[in-house]
Amino acid sequence: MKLYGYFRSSAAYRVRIALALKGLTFENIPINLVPGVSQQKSEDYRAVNPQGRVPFFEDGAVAISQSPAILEYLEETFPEVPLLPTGTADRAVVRQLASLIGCDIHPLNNLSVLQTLKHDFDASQGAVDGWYHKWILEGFGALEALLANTAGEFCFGDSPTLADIYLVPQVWNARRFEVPLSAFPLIEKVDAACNALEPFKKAAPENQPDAPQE
Ligand SMILES: N[C@@H](CCC(=O)N[C@@H](CS)C(=O)NCC(=O)O)C(=O)O
Repeated sequence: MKLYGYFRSSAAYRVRIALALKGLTFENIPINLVPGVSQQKSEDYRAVNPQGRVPFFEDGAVAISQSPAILEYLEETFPEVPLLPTGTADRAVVRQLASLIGCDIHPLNNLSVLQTLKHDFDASQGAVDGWYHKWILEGFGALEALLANTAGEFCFGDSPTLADIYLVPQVWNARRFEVPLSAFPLIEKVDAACNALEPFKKAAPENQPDAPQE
């Protein structure tokens, strides 16, 4: 298996967590997203993924982008360590939590959106930061209310699910942009519980080969 990613990419981080939780090994192929380097836009990488984004995942004949599709592929192909609960209603609840982050927070705050605000709409760095904070605070406010009904040690009950796989990278990213998280005690508690586990540590941005070395 091969994963084209970037240490700081939330969407690639999700896939790394799932692979680690399932105990799967893979070849990590870093694609440098730093503005100005922008390897994701190169002809070579677009030949792999025409969308010019990470993650991109290969497993033999399977070659796909989009973290939700990759995560579902992993779940269906390697079900031994499940990322979803067993009941249909419970699975829907977990997918709801994951989608709140994956569909309603992350796309608004992703690199190309922030760069477009800055360069095409003349937004100052302060305005861009305000935009980023707004969507995190709004989304995490709703998520915190939902977690009050679903969380145990993790987002849903007492074992990690797809919801935690979406949550941890988004929290990591929010901290990077200095969003205050004290209003979200459940989110912080679940994030801490996840990060105490070896697979989450292994998948963390600072532990990737393309992360700057201290
Ligand atoms: N919906 C996609 C989002 C992928 C995405 O936007 N990835 C970001 C990094 S987190 C990216 O490659 N950005 C590069 C760019 O915007 O130019 C997924 O979940 O895989």
